[in-house]
Amino acid sequence: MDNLDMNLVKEKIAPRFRTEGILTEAVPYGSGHINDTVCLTCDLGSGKHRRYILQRMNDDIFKKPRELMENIMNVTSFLRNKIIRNGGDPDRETLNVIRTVDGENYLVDEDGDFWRMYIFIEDATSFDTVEKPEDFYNSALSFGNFQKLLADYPAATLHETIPDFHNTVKRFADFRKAVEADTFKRAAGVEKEIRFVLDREPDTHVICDALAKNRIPLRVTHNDTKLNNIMIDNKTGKGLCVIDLDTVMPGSALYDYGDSIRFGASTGAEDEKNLDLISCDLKLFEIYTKGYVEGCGGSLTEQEIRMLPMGAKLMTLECGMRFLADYLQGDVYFKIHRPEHNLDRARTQFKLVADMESKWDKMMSIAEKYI
Ligand code: ADP
Ligand code: GN1
Ligand code: MG
Repeated sequence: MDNLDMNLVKEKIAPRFRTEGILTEAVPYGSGHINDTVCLTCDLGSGKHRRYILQRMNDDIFKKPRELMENIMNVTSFLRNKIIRNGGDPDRETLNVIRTVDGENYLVDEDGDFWRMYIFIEDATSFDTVEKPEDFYNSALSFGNFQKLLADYPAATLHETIPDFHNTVKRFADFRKAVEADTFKRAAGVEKEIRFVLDREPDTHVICDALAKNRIPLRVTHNDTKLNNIMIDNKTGKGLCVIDLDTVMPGSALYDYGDSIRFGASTGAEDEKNLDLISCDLKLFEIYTKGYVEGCGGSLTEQEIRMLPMGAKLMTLECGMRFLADYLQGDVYFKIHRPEHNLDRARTQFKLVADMESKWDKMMSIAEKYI
């Protein structure tokens, strides 16, 4: 996808949504790797403003925007009803879609690009790193609670927006294909990293097998639970709203838990170049484990809790494989901001996996404390 033109956004796209006030500003926003996100500010007069999040959905990744938006409309209205019943504020505790002037929940522009808009959640922050352990704990409570809220969601009505999203066996096969094709002749420079993945092929089956044999349940999960996909309330410090609902699909609680650990329990950024700064912080690991188990409100089975460390390791390995495969394929999936950005990201993930392996017994004993 080409870069976003803010003039196009202001003149041609934003006016086609049911916003209030007069649009004064449109600025690129956030650090997501997938969609193009813009923050719009509208002047309501008397010194008041209203902000919106406008997104150009990534149409290389999401091929069926109607189905994607149907999921989001259904999931957010389901959550909205529960939030109201629990006495919460549905305008801040879940995403709210702003319709187009034609009453649609997304817009297709003249170039065939897909756009959608949300109410901007004010007085809340999405963090790219754990600044305070309490924030991480609170995010765990919220992601756990999100899982609990969706426990009785009719899973069969959900479209699978990205099939086999966390199927690590399939991800491994895709990785191997990317290595074999080596379209950009980059494999020779990353033999060590490729070997790291290939050596761990047996691991990639563990969660898939447990699901297939019904040793752990299939649930409705978020599937992309990194810390910047949750808004933390600036006043209370509590997790306020789980965002980025593009990948809500049937999955395993181990995916949600594991992806959060991968991102938040790391001592460095996902794209840190200095690997000496990357390790899995066991204090953060424990804080998140405690919060997630509590947030799920007793719904996790013993076997799931026992497998939490495996969730952390496999989500990290999977993400590393995906970054490295994307590097080998010429950086077509994740947005990059420098050459070798995906390679740097892959390396942090592998460093984390190796570190988790060296701390495995400790991770297992921490998880077992919460059974
Ligand atoms: P991506 O799929 O590219 O990660 P996200 O939906 O996560 O896109 O949005 C990117 C960023 O935009 C988020 O990390 C968050 O900072 C911000 N954001 C998204 N939705 C909202 C919202 N409704 N209110 C405030 N900020 C938001
Ligand atoms: C993407 O959309 P975003 O930036 O929150 C990706 C996740 C990866 C993550 C790695 C739909 O998440 O699966 O774990 O990057 N989302 C999609 O940072 O592929
Ligand atoms: Mg995101």
